[in-house]
Amino acid sequence: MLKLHFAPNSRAGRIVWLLEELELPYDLNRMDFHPRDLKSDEHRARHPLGRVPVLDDGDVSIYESGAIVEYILERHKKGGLKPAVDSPQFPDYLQWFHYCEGMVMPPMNTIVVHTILLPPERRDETVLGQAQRLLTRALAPVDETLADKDYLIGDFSAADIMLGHACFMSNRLGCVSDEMTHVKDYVRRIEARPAFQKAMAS
Ligand SMILES: N[C@@H](CCC(=O)N[C@@H](CS)C(=O)NCC(=O)O)C(=O)O
Repeated sequence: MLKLHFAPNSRAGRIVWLLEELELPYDLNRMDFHPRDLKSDEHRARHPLGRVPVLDDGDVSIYESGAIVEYILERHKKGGLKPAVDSPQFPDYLQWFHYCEGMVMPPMNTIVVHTILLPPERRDETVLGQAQRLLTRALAPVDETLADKDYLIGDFSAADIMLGHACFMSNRLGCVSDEMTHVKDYVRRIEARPAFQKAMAS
């Protein structure tokens, strides 16, 4: 049985969402999003930086949300959520899948650090403003591509599990402006998916 090491309101939600979309059985090790749990010796033995998600599958233990998504699709998928390599959608699928951690999450991390994680006296308005502008710029092409489709490559795919989740988080942080109507609609479509709702309630 797959075992997911998880904390609420984190990227680990992506993996629960994927598992729910694929209707795969799994065990959840639900930790608090707190150093007491994440930086414990027990969790650092799974992830050297004490982060989530981490997936165990028998003898296999793997971290990095994108790698975990690919691992599950390759070893456990029950069909779908990824176009065939020779499909015209495949390059876009790869691009948006990796755009998430490559372009959207770095400024979002900075925003979370300077609005939530650091004590108020250590927060830096200049760094925060810069990250907010960067995130807005990074979301602009996502808004553009969603102008004529419901999901990033048309059909719902694992690229939406990655980047859709990042759009949902950005929106929740108040970082998606009202002008980005396509991203706003996209987030609403994602929020309406039963598997997503189940994952967010985990
Ligand atoms: N690139 C990694 C990022 C993992 C990561 O930073 N996870 C956050 C939760 S969203 C975490 O565990 N943070 C705890 C900490 O930094 O102490 C991935 O996609 O899995």
